[in-house]
Amino acid sequence: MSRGIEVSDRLKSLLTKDARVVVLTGAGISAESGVPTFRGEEGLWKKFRPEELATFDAFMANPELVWEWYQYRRKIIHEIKPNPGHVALVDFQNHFDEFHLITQNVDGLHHQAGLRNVVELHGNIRKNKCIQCGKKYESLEETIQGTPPECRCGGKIRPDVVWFGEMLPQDAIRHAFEVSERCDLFFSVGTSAVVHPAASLPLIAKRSGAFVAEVNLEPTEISHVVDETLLGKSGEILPYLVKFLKCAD
Ligand code: BV8
Ligand code: ZN
Repeated sequence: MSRGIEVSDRLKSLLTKDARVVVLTGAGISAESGVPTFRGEEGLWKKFRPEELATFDAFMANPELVWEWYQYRRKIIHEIKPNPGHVALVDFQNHFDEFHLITQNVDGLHHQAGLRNVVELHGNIRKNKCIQCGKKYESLEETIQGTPPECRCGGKIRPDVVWFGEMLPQDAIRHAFEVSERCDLFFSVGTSAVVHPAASLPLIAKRSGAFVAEVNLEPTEISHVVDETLLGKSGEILPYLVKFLKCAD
């Protein structure tokens, strides 16, 4: 249903094959797959703000609670699949000669939709690591059962995601800054643009002369800066934009 989606002629004219395109996604693109967003009213685990649970201190103070929160989220993610918004971005990737997908999401749905070279700024909730020796665990089979499980070295196992107050993977954030600085067209999709340093990427693109378009259910922290805001569901707007990719060749 594409009733009421207004796309400017300017944006349509930029969707040519030779455009250098960056897409930054947040929790909103996975909402239609059934993944609760962070700051919406149905936000994750109502009692706590993500900033109170997704931190190393919270994990060390209450490892069972934080571990259970991730297990609850993993269960949701295990049962869901990519939605038309994720699939439309595969068409984007196949259309543009240069395309970079940078995500804040940890749900792995872009990869599942078939996107290549996904840059996960905040890690991946399906992966775990030991807080003591850093050993990475793709599955929990080899760990010592518990809540949270333990590593053979005796260290607690934690989700391999970036918590608040933690550094992002240096190669991922450096790559994200580089491509945002030299792109022609930047899409910010399904993010409230409050979490840094990810939220600075659209601002860097704008400052470097790119056309910045936002696809979001509601206005955000960057709506006053971007060139165009397309208000609505990414699962409807992104497939609608695919139609213009074809004829822009
Ligand atoms: C760091 C992994 C430094 C874990 C996450 C004050 C000012 C500026 C910055 C800070 C500050 N105080 C503290 C900071 C730094 C802090 C930060 O930015 N805090 C914020 C809250 C102010 N950042 C950090 O701590 C980062 N690290 O800065 O390190 C440092 C330097 C040196 C040495 C050491 C350290 C680390 C940040 C990473 C945190 N980890 N996730 C986990 O997931 O459990 S962040 C978490 O929030 C998720 O990754 C999520 O993606 C991300 C951002 O949220 P959104 O994706 O935007 O989701 P949200 O719900 O907010 O919005 C969804 C939007 O979608 C809504 O607008 C909604 O309307 C829309 N929507 C809904 N449905 C749809 C839709 N849109 C379209 N279609 C739909 N269907
Ligand atoms: Zn260990």
